[in-house]
Amino acid sequence: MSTSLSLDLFCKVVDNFGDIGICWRLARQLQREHGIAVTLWVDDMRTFQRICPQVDMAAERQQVDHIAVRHWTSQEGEFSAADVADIVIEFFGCDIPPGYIAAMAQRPERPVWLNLEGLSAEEWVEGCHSLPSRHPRLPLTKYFFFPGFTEKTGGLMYERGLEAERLAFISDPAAVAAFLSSLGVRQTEAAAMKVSLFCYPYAPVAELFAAWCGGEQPVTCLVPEGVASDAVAHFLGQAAVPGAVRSEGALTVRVLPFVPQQDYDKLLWSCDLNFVRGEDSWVRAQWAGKSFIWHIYAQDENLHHKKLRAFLQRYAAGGALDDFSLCWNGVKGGASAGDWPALWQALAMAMPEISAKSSEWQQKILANGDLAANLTKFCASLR
Ligand code: TRH
Repeated sequence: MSTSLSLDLFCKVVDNFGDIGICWRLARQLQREHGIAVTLWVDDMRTFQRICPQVDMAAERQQVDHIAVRHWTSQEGEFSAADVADIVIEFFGCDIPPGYIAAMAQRPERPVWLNLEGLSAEEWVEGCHSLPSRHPRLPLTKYFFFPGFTEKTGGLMYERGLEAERLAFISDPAAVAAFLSSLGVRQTEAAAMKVSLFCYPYAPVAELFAAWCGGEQPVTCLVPEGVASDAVAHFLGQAAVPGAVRSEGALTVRVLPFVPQQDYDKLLWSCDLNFVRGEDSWVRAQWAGKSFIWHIYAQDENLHHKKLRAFLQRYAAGGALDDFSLCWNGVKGGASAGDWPALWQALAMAMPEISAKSSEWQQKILANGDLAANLTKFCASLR
């Protein structure tokens, strides 16, 4: 694809970090690896700033890491055909301004228009990936682009240098120690089994903490600020602010600052087990080569249970991970349902085997190429 292409990526932040997390990652990869001039339109600068501290929350327009960032403040506004990029992506069905859509139809060479969807391991995704949808009135067609785990989907985001960067980091114990120390983690805490915790507030964190407290294995649980705050504060006996720490039995819980997105990978690489959630952290955990437990975003009518089972079936890591994951997500069942000490013991025993299989899984999901490359190829095929 030519280096002169422009791309407008529209992101509405719902109530979490994932939407901007995914769009920010994609924007940078499209710019770095494909030479595309990306403009990221984002409505919530505060959330953006949490994952990317360089962002100036007050700026209407700014340049961050070679990406033009625009604060998307309203659906109003006049746009001309010259304002429209070669490729237009709306993330997760966010409504782009009607004036912009009208301008898209005025552009002599129509832009390629994609709706980038959320990730699911379910089979129906293959049938919907790349489907066109004609605009009811204007001469425009929008295409649905689905990330996914098979060759009939758009694949997953994976930057070119990621594995080399991970290997360099984990093979340098001093770098790992310095990173953990920069987050306030003490050496004694780092010597225990290290677990990062990122989940929704309704995860059974208190039950898991109790199992860890009473277990044989020393565990250090590292929790970024704002995650499961009530359960963490309850365990700590104080507010869950960065630096807060408490040990009981075999468990130490430490609150970390919420790290910039680029450091979040390092946190995953530094730990032995990662609890992740939503979409972006879940995908990053799959590249981290460690065992992970996914907390899925809850949906009405327990639709997310189906999605969770679809993933566990594809991932095929076996009984202990499945049992733990189902219970962590409130899907009851299995002999150990609710018995957190038993669930934990089984998972801890299975972890070396689960981690050992991770590179096999990575090869499988990468066989289809990465999402940014697939997306640019798809756009080229439509131009
Ligand atoms: O924030 P999330 O719950 O986002 C979710 C999903 O995107 C989901 O699909 C969507 O429907 C829902 O929001 C509304 O979890 P996710 O996707 O893992 O995104 C978190 C981002 O935050 C990710 O880019 C990693 C980043 N992060 C940091 O940068 N620093 C941190 O300390 C932590 C814990 C996360």
